Amino acid sequence: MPPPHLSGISACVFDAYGTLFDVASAAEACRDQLGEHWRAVADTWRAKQLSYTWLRSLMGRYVDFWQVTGDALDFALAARRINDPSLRARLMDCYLSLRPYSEVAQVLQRLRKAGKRTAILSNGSPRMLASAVQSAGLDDYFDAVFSVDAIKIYKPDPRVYRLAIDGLGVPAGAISFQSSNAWDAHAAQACGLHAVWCNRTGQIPERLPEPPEIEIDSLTDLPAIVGAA
Ligand code: LAC
Repeated sequence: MPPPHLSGISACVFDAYGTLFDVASAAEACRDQLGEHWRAVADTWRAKQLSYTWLRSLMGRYVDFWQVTGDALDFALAARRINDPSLRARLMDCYLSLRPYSEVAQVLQRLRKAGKRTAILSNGSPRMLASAVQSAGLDDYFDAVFSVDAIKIYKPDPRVYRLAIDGLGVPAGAISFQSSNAWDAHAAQACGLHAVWCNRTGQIPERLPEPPEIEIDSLTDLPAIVGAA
């Protein structure tokens, strides 16, 4: 089978957490204190963080992603019977400097060299995103960073994906949107973007409308897919 290809792509837009940055790396960095619990804390932290974004959006009770992330961490620590304010502060601090996946910088470089525009579209607050990008050394690799904080509603509300379309000023059909969160890719595709599901962990497909056009297991193949190889 020939490798998948998307034609007419002028901009590549990326989800941040789980796609560019490894969200488990915060708990991993505190392994010395969390011990064998680090993975369970990381998994519960992430699952609760996402579910709180969905629940708060449905409730009409937006708070920014920093607060949601802190609330989710409080739940995850309580679930393991951990009550340690300084460890909590350390984990939150680590969330500001998550480890980027190893291929990210090179992929962004290639896309930009080929004249593609690049952007982030994320639930993250502007401060969190600026910090993650800077600590990963990726400052020079994005034309724009779009945060849902501008409209105070979380993914997968369709208005979120419009932020990238309107902000970049290109048609939805000229954008490829990469996310490791399958539901995020489905939602982007439903808004007319080309969705690339970066299925890093071998997840089974979601049973949701608008399956992503392309599935890859890391971002390495993206330049070839969008004609930037
Ligand atoms: C984000 C979450 C969904 O970055 O990973 O928007």
